[in-house]
Amino acid sequence: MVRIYQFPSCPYCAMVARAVQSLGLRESVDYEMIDARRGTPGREEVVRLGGMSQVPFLVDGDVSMYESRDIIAYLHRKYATHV
Ligand SMILES: N[C@@H](CCC(=O)N[C@@H](CS)C(=O)NCC(=O)O)C(=O)O
Repeated sequence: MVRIYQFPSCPYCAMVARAVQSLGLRESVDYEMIDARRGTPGREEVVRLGGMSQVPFLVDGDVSMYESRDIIAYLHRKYATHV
């Protein structure tokens, strides 16, 4: 399952959330949204796994990445044929 670290008022996170919706991905099946506001365990995990305190941040097995555009492109590559 893809893990997406984000917080609600982040515009870049919102772009990723819209991509997730437009691809028809299912929460708790295809993806999990993790609260990563500053000061949360989610944000600590972002820094531990990726080295930077920035969201959105995606983790999918061995793959991890920052940058909303890269995350959206990755989701399209992975789930383009998803129904
Ligand atoms: N170029 C990045 C920008 C991401 C970005 O600026 N995220 C902000 C939140 S909207 C952030 O992580 N700021 C640092 C912080 O919240 O501590 C992207 O497109 O994902």
